[in-house]
Amino acid sequence: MRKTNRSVALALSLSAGPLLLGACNEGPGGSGSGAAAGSSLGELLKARGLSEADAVAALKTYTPTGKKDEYLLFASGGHGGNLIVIGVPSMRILKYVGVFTPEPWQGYGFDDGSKAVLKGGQRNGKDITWGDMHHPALSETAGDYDGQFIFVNDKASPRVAVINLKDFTTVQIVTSNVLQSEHGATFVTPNTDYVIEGSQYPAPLGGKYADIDKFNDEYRGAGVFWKFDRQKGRIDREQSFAVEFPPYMQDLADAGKLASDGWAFFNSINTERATGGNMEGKPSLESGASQSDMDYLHVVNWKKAEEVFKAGKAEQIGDMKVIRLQTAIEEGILYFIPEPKSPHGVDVTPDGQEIVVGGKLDTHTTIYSIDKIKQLIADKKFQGKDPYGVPILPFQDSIRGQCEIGLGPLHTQFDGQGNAYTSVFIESKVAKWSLKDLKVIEKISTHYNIGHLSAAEGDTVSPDGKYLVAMNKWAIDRFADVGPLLPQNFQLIDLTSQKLQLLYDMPLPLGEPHYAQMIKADKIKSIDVYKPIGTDPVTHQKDPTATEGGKERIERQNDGVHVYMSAVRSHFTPDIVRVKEGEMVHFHITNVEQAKDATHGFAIGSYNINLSLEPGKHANVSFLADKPGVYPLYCTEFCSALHLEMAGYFLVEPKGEGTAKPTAAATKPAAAKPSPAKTK
Ligand code: RUQ
Ligand code: CUA
Repeated sequence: MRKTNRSVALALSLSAGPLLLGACNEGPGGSGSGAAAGSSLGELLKARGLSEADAVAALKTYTPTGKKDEYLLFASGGHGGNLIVIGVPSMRILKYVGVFTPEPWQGYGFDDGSKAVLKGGQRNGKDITWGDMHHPALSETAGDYDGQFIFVNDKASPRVAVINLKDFTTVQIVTSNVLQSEHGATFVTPNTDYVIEGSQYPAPLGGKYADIDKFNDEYRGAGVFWKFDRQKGRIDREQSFAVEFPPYMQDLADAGKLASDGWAFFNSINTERATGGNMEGKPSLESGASQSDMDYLHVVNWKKAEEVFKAGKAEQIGDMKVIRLQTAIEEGILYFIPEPKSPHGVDVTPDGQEIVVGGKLDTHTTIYSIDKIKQLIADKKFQGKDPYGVPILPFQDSIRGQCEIGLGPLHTQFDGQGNAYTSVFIESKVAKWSLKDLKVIEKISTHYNIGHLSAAEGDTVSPDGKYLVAMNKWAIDRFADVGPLLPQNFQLIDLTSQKLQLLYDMPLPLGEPHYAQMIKADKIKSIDVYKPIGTDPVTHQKDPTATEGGKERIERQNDGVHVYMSAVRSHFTPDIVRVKEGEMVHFHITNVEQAKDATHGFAIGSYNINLSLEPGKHANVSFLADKPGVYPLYCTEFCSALHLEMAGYFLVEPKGEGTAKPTAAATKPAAAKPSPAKTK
């Protein structure tokens, strides 16, 4: 990077001369924007009011046409319930993946397959049409991202989703009524054996009712360990279990790795067990929950828990097998260690030796040592028990030390060179500190109130350093005014420059992203087109109703009208579909193309039908033709010069008006021929 700095300096020093930037050398009659005022670097800097540092930042992030990003940032989409994929360092958005919320462009939540995936996320039989996504977790092999899957959570309606990175498609959503909210999710064990989901706000397990007066006795937290079957690419409910926790508010979690493999860590707040009730003569939750100096880091031996579960010692509560608190204590599964005031982030160091906890109301990060923890457990050296009988390890004997960070340390990432980076919420800064001597090296301002931060592969066994993205909660004055609801602000920071350098501000206007993970782009091996033609993206198998070119047909069966349709530039076959009012209609549409990016859409307005048909993809959609009328159907992707002609009619004949044709007999379509090349 020094080299880059030097070359920029060189370029800048040359800028008095006629150094031209690109081919766009506009004369004085140009557009009037700053960029048109001159074409030497020096003139441009002056005209746009930029500093040399700005130019350096621009050169470090600018990604000319055709060049690709080195990293991909998978960011939670917060309230949007979707996952956002962003290129780094350009900070260009590359994709939204619909997860908990329908995503029209992908047709997610519109075809039968993705509707069924979304349905997996129903709670108590209710459709949930948003999600509060917080923490994406890429699948790992030996503690390193392997680029195969990503998991995300929904804090509001406790759910976990599985996204297949072969085609960036959500294939499963699971939920359990053991929890009523969660936060410490999703975090994966080093080989993705389990996806961890920790509760947040305690409630009776299994969705039962108990008045809040019974908080201490009937309300509980839990850590759910969802078993992931990599072969099937699905969470296996039957092999999943939960560990019951006392009714503290568990917060973030992390899985141990290497030295701490087999262990999981959950923070907690409100060990005071305040319940709120500020109109019932009690303090509001926030003050009730901030009385004690210490809360409890939950240390869970999940390997042990797995054994206990497999030995049949878990109890069925609601829809999940739960290792009861008493069992967890007796079997040596659950331990507590005091942690300073209302902690938030818990992050395991790359070597797995240490666990870094950030305390929101403390100025330190606390560095716990897994060796010390294991030794204390082996020696049964406890300082006491919590009210539920969970053994508490002595704080001072469990830690290596603390690092004085500043006001409001939250989350920590690593660069693989012995440094840690902690977000400092109240100060609006990132603190870089040394893991060796626990001293702050440098701080950089963010704008404003940073929550999470994400460094390149910064939570794996081998972080890359290089880039860090600060995920800021407030934007205030960073962008043009767009009304009172402002975007979030992602700020890209260079970790390789001599001093930390802020490179880029990226507004994110779809929800509050919490965490993100940054993976080397070349680890993602996604497909170009679906093979074989007619593939269902959820199963990655050829759909049994896939339509082959030349075999398009309309059939009347017991359950309604089946339309076996193909899409190819630039027509649907068949392009006229006649049904009768009150008939069930089943479209089975295959995009029979195999050219990269040759995507067609399929829309029937007024019936809320909207499909995305990527090359080779097959989609089904079933609906009741309950409103007679004439409905144009058309392709919603500008796929070719004759895209506008890629259209047809869906005719719903009113009841009692003759016979809709064709009837049972299939109609033979004309052979499908591709039309002129796409012009998109
Ligand atoms: S949160 S700003 Cu991860 Cu949900 Cu910390
Ligand atoms: Cu296919 Cu437009």
